[in-house]
Amino acid sequence: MAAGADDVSNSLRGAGKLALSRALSRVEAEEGSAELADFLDAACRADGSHVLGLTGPPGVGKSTLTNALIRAFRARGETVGVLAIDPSSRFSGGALLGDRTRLSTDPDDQGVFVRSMAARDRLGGLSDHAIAGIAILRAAMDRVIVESVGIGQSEADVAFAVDTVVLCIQPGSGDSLQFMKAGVMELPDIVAVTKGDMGQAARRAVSDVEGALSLGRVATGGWPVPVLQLSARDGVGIGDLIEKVDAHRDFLGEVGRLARKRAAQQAQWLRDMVRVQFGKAGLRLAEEEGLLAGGSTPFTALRQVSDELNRRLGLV
Ligand SMILES: Nc1nc2c(ncn2[C@@H]2O[C@H](COP(=O)(O)OP(=O)(O)OP(=O)(O)O)[C@@H](O)[C@H]2O)c(=O)[nH]1
Ligand SMILES: [Mg+2]
Repeated sequence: MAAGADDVSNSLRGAGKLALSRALSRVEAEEGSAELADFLDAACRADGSHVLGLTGPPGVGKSTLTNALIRAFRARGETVGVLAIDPSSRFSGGALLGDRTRLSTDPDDQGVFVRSMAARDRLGGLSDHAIAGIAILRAAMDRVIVESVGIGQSEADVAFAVDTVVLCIQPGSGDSLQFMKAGVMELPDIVAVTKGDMGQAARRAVSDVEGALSLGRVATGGWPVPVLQLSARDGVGIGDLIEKVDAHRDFLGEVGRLARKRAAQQAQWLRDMVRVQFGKAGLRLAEEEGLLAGGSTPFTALRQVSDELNRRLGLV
């Protein structure tokens, strides 16, 4: 029998960090099993939690901001799960070694759980394990934060796995201009200019981004993208950011937007995984044969599509 979303959520919520850690370990240990797929699909259906994606260039201040958000959410009594996605190879380094902020949390606090994951499979993108990790954390915690470097580099990146995308921009970096050229400005729901304590440069970055947003043809479906100046170091503007994040969560909650968004993300993920595993020809075959319909239970659907394609292509 299929696992119920409520059962999975109840078994994870309040079960403590060890239980959560075990659930995440299953993703690797039981890869490919029907039970695991069933468990993950049920986790995907559990709702009530919100997933925030923090993205932006290396060293922009994502981890420092994540730390500040964790503290703010915990102060309100909300539980927080964090997934830090590490690109498997960092050619240009992130923030300079030693300059990188570690996510520091109280080990005795059962209400916060942090896990790093390599972005396997696809450079700079999210691995299938990360998608499973997000589903599990979402079922277990009130808030989920996903920290990842880069945005818009691959269709598998964080924008396609979270509810609300916060793009972090560094003052004085010229990033906003580059992002606009690359079409990245269409992805964020909120833009945060970090290191707002840098004064004039930060204010200029805010107006640059606002200019870029008004110039670009930004498809936001009625959501005006706010641009915030904050300093995670000084704890300035964190409350404003949370206010905007919650406003976006409420916006998604109206007229079924969130359900549609998550369904579209799951369908896209399924196609993506099939293409990664079986190439374009495999994806075309799966489409022609109508094998991609089971989008509401994506992990089970992926198992079934993989089995079927392996059989048809004579790979097993
Ligand atoms: N002045 C100032 N510096 C900051 C602020 N936030 C972060 N920094 C500094 O910027 C550097 C990088 O910060 P991180 O939080 O590690 O940045 P990151 O985006 O997580 O970096 P990667 O994970 O390596 O991509 C550190 O030296 C931080 O102390 C801020 O609000 N003001
Ligand atoms: Mg970081």
